[in-house]
Amino acid sequence: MRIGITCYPSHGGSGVVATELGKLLAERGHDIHFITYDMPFRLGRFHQNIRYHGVEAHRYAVFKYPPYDLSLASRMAQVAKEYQLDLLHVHYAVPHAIAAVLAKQMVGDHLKVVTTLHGTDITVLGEDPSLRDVIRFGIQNSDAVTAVSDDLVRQTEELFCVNKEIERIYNFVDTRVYYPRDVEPLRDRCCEKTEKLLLHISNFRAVKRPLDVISIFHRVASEIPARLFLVGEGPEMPKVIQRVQELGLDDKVVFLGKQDEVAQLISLADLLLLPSEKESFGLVALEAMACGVPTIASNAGGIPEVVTHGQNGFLAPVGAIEEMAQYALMLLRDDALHQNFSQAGLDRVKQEFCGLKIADQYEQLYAKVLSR
Ligand code: GMT
Repeated sequence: MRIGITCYPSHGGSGVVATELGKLLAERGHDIHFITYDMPFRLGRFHQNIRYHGVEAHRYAVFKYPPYDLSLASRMAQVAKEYQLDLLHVHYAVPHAIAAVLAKQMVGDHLKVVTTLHGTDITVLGEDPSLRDVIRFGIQNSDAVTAVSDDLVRQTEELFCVNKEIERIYNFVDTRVYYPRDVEPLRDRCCEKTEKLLLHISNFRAVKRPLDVISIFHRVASEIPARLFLVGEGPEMPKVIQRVQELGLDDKVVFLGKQDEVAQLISLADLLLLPSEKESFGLVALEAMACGVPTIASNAGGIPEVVTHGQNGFLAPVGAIEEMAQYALMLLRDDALHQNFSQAGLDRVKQEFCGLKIADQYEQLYAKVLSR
């Protein structure tokens, strides 16, 4: 098949999933065309069967806002015509689904549109009255719509009451990249032998509750020797830095900023913390699981579909800092329990979230849409 993929190319789960899916589909012989404003960061080097088409928004003086959405639709239509694309698979509803529907109108009905909803495009932007109707339009006019968890399917149906089947297709992880690595020598350089290493990776937006991460870590570090690695950047970072200083944790918390390659870093850790307020899936918990690292998370959104409480991680209500800290201590103090959780996570990744299974599901969906 000839498939156009549009996603946010920057760091973020939806772009990661879109790029990794494109790479898997290209390995299977499909022609993949990324149509994005920048090279997706996970694409990197040359890949057979993958091309990249940049999108430029015109910055004419008359425009207060460059009309990126129109430039995107126009570029999608150009690429679809030039390379005879069968379908556009867009990740994240705004503005990608709407731009794809417009491109389809420009090219013809034979060009199909598959939209994958990732989370905040529904749970945050879908609540915004200035966007709600246009998101509904994008969903309604896509030839197929998927969402990354059952919870997101439910929330989309509740919020939009759309007369459209939304298929759940879980995110996946490439186990050739995410696997338990031997990191002993590197770990010795990062922390003391006696210290446990906790990790949080996010875009440091309020919805990720990064201050809870610091509070949980504070409780853990007051009981056992521990260190916290923070990966990512975002608007809550100044508050996080302030809280770390107030609690006197400066020498125990390491700020690593944005990182392109996180598999090695995750493997270094004993635990991942993900106390989010909203999380349609929690890709980082899956990546941690694939590296043999259990997660302590909130039970928000789709997280319970990824992390099974008491088997490969622990879940607690949003904001239950004390409970999460106690779960963290339980796992960090008991090597046998930690090992069981780690193995249970690896098994679950193989059964439920392996790339081959998920790529099959997308291929079947594409075939269904094209046969209509
Ligand atoms: O808000 C974010 O976390 C970024 C966002 C994105 O577009 O990358 O993440 C969403 O999509 C990811 C991939 O499907 C999911 O793993 C995240 O759970 C989801 N984030 C939220 O729902 C908050």
